[in-house]
Amino acid sequence: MSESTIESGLQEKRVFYPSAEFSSQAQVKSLDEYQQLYDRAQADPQTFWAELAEQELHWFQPWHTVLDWQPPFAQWFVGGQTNVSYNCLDRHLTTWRRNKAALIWEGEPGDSRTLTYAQLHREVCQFANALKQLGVGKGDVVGIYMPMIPEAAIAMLACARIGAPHSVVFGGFSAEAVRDRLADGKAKLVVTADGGWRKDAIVPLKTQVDRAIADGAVPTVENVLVVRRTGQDIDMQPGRDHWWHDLQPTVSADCPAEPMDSEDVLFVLYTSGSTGKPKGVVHTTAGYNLYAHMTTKWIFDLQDTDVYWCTADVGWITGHSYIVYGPLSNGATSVMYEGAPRPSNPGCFWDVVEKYGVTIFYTAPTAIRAFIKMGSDLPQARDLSSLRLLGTVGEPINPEAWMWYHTVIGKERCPIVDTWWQTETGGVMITPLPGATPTKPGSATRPLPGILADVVDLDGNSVPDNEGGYLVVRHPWPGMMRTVYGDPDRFRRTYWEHIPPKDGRYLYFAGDGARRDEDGYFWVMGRVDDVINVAGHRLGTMEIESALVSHPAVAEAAVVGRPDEVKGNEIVAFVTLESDQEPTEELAKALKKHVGQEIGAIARPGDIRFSDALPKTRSGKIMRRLLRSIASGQEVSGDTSTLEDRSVLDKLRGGA
Ligand code: 7RM
Repeated sequence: MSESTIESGLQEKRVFYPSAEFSSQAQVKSLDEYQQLYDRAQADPQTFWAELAEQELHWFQPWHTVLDWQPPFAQWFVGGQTNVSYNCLDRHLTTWRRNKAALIWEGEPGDSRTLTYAQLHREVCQFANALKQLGVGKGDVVGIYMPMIPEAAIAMLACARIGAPHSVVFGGFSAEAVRDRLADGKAKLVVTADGGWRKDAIVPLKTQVDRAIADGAVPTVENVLVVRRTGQDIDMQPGRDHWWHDLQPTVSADCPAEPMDSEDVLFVLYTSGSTGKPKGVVHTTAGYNLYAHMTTKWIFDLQDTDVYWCTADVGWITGHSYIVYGPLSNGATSVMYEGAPRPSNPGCFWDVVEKYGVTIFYTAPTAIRAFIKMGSDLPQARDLSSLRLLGTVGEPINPEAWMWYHTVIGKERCPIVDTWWQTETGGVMITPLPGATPTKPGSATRPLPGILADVVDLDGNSVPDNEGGYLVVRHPWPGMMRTVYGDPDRFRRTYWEHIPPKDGRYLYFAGDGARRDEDGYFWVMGRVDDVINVAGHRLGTMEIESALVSHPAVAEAAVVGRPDEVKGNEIVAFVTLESDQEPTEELAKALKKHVGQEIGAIARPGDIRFSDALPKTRSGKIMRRLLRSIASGQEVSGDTSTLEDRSVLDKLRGGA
């Protein structure tokens, strides 16, 4: 890669070009080629996507309408029938890929397993038959609460095969969070494991499921299918709970993929918003499949010999689209890792790269910043020469972290793709194409072909270059979410009416602030709503506040983010106590623990600040802006005239 400087008037002026060697073999070989694709897609999006759908997916039946757009509700490839599990497995079996590694699994502690496409297909068929035997049919929602083991992907693909929408719940969420999600989705069956490894400890997943569904809390759940992973003793309720290893030998490995309508639900995945409980983001079959497939192919520039590794958990959208569906639909080899960097094994990521000769590596900026802290000798002591392409996702990457990634991991040789997207978008929206797009550290660069991204004001008008605004998308795309599960009104309000529609023109509102520079490059600034991004995980302030208030000692709580060097943001909770309570260290500890139990460890506040009162407007709204300044130790600036009781501010500052 060569480095040069352009005059941009911005702080970040460095530009990095893909090497001629990389570009010459890439899927998209130049900026010109990207621009042609982009222009073609913009001129006629329907023909653009229809051609790709025909070339890249298998169809049981062709569609009659490419896009039916009744804003804000979209239907893609209407009338067509396909199956995501077929596209990810069966169609590779008649090619040389039959015996290619589909999944390479590296487990903790030291276990490993490789499944070829033929082997994965067989297990998915068996799992699908087991689900059927337990009464799961087309349209029944299946909860999946699993560690990072092959059976998590197998369960997802088995659901897709028989048309049962899955609802994966991240294995780090608590029993309470599992209960809410299973209840909202009306899950009929839950797939889980006896336990899972998380940073040297066993997480008792099955026990959490027992707690989540105890006392008829989720009356729709009829059966629990349990995979043995850690081997510890667990309770098995006769009639309800079933071991996968007991069922597997009894079921047939023959299970044809069910032809699914393009718009049948593939999965529901819960994500945090600014208000209320997490929303069930709904993705459907054909559009999602095509979008995950195309974006994986373009962005990761997949070649037959690649060993591709995305370090996310399958409990997040990144795991859905870029560990399971995107890579497998393309017939790639996808690495799945159960572990996580931790003090007892800080070099584990680099060991995995070396062991399997990983060529494409996709991780989060928070991980990169943690590695910087651990020192460069760890990666330098491993052979990372197999790497040819690096990616980041989940949060903005600061230029320093980008440069470290580029030099220490990529040895100044590997392009970096900084991919901006969301649970709602199904796949990546704004990103460099590694063989085509010059990169600038900290910018996700340009939108993919077919994605009409813009930066606008609250009236929906584009703002001038280099001015801040709201990130929006102006045209539907195949991977877009279709609705909020069970709440189409919330879908409309949250994403399409924040910027009021005008003359039938609807804009998708992403909830992020951004700026576009004079080269058309996007710089995503972060959330503009009450969502806090902690270590690449998305958390709603409301959820954490509700968890705090559910503790008997707490009267009121307000939660804000404070910039953190490694995690991007850290949660600071301002808490007022019931009158009979004393603000002590122990209570602060107990409250952090309580949030961990209510939601999961990722939501634990880093800091609890007790206060007699919270700053409120005269209409009773908590002034989070002020709390944010106080939390980060900044001067409180801007207008405080609406503050009801000004002495509250001084007390908060004094007490902090
Ligand atoms: C994939 C994922 C979505 C939110 C999104 C942003 C932030 C994600 C980037 C980013 C800057 C990026 N889904 N975000 N990627 N910000 N640059 N490359 O993370 O639904 O969990 O979160 O994450 O704020 O709105 S998510």
